[in-house]
Amino acid sequence: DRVPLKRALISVYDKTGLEELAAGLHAAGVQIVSTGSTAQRIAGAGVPVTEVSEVTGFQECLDGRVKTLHPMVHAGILADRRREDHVAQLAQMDVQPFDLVVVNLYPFVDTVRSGAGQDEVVEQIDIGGPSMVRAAAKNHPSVAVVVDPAKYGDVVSAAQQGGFDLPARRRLAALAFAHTAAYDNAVAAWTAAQFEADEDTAEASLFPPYAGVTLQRAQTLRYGENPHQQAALYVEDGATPGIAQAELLHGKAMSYNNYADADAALRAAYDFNQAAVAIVKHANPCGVGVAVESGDDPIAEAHRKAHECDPVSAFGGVIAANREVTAGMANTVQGIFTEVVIAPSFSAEALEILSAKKNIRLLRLPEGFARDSVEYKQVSGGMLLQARDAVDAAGDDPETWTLAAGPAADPETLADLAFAWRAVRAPKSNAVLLASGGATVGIGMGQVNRLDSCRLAVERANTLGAASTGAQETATEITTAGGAENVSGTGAPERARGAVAASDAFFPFADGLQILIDAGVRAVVQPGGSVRDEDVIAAAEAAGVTMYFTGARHFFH
Ligand code: 93A
Repeated sequence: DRVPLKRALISVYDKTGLEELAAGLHAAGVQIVSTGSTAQRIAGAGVPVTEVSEVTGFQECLDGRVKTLHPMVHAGILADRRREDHVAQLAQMDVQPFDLVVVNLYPFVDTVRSGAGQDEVVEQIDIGGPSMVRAAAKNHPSVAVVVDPAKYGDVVSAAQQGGFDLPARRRLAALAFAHTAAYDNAVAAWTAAQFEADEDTAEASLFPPYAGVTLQRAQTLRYGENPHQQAALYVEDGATPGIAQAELLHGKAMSYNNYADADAALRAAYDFNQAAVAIVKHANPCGVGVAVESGDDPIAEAHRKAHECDPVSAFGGVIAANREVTAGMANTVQGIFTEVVIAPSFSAEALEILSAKKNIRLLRLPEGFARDSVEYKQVSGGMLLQARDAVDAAGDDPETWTLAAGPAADPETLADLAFAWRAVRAPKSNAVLLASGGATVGIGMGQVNRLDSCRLAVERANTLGAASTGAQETATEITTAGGAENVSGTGAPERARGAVAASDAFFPFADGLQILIDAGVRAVVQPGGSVRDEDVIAAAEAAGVTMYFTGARHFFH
């Protein structure tokens, strides 16, 4: 069922791999017909090529809008070679059939993303290309169609081996239809957003690239959140490079949960401008630290602080760093059971130290890594889109805060409050976070009321610290490095006392704040804006606790 490749039609915007393809096909005895600049490039590589205008007897016209839209081309693609009447008609019209069509389309989505004006975008709506691709895909019993330069190697091999077999042509046809469908979907979404003024499409125009987003399967994952769930990683065409494009430098393939946790860790670490590390378990940070000392290894300092927050939970954690991983940080991490470390880079020494561990995965962020500007979330029957929470959001600068209660904070306290206020947006809501010295010391997250988040934050601060006698040996190792003050009779540090607190949204009642006050928290930052702010302020005043209002909140569900 192979169809030998005797005559090929090549018309590509993206010229990647074109010369090698043409040379390979020619060497295998394939005659090549091609359009304008594609033909020029092939001829330039010294490969014989027939201009499509020679085949049609028409010059390309209207600035290239009409190049291949002609029966001499389309009858050659669409004739079903199994049908005698089709073959006879071709002979009658003196049309020669094509066995192979290689096309890639005008860069419509890239042009939209570049911010080009309407006329320029419209000009990039490819008409002739999709027509050829769809025609060839329809006629897969007779024709092979290729839309992806990554497949050119297979094409040359097929040409040498008597053509593609039917199953291969069917697979190529499916890919081709998916390609033109995604392309037209993008065109349709953009057109709707541009030209229809009703409310729905006005919202779509907020996110033009997402309205027509196309996804490609990048990797089949062993399983999903649980072993009985199938899973895969898809990447978004033209997306800002992120975790999906990260390079695995060492270790086993990333799992579904690894990807989700690594992304959550990145979200936390990249909320800071200074060197920062976040350790995540089950999508929530169990420690966030930044460098505040003027030492010579800031990322190692940030990691030590993040780890000391909750060494028990950090066991089996996913670590993200927003700076190169140094040997100093690697030396500590190698003593702690860790699933994944993700960072913009690893020093050669750090890579060597960590690679000695078989079960750790080391990931390097892609060049140009940035957090997506739009976030989306699946809901049944559709998805929700939103602009992402900003790194330097309104309310982040302590200068813009209002002092709602207690004495104004000294610079060191203010720095801790600013840290806590940034860190509190990484844990899932309701989030209340205690911090001290550029490190989280107790995180209460994911609770259905703020009171419980306060209780959890305090309890964790006072039971899970560096001096905890927790199950992991690593916890004790770290203790010797970090040291801990305020150790209570139980051997655990009372780290809530003297810490500062941040709440991701306002306190609806004074009760949550009172728990923090009773635990010895000395300063609090929160959005403010509750109808009971008066009660909350009164509780802080009565205790002499400093409280700032930011006027902004940071829910993260
Ligand atoms: O302007 S078109 O819609 N009209 C056509 O007849 C046509 N034929 C091929 N675009 C057309 N193409 C596209 O031109 C192909 O899809 C390909 O992307 C591009 C290749 O043109 P050139 O060989 O001149 O670079």
